Amino acid sequence: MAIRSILHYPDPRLRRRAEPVAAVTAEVRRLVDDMAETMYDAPGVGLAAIQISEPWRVVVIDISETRDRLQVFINPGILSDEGEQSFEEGCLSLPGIFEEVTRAARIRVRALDRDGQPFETDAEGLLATCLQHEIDHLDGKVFVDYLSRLKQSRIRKKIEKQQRLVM
Ligand code: GNR
Ligand code: NI
Repeated sequence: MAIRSILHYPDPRLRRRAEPVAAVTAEVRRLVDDMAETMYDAPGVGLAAIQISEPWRVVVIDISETRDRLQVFINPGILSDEGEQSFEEGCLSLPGIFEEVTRAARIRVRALDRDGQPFETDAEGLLATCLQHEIDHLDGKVFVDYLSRLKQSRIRKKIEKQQRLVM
């Protein structure tokens, strides 16, 4: 297992559309394990493979307080959604940026697990928001895309300023 480096917005590699995994091989399981280690180290509640420069449709999530309930979603798809909820979101690819985003309150998701077995699950609350946030990453989307253009330009300026400080 290895901790991998996380791409930062506005890296154009975060805009790629990730490819479906054809078969859950040992290589895919190794990617899942690296993603889990990277997410726990960050720390974050979720991570999409594209954030570590691997353009495959693979997501890991752990919303537990105890950080011992890893959930793996390979080729996830939303079957249905219901209602609306707002959460203050953050993203490991946009450190220090937190903004309210409105998404579906309840979703039904289909995916493959770490063993390649298909499963379906209902998600609500933080898990529902987090899954939608991660599935967006797989389609090259980040949460700031939902904000006004004014807010987006303020965020870009803040990030440029942070980057000048670390250079
Ligand atoms: O760690 C994360 N926290 C978070 C909080 C609210 C809504 C979504 C998230 S996901 C984020 C980790 C991340 O960037 N995943 O892509
Ligand atoms: Ni994110």
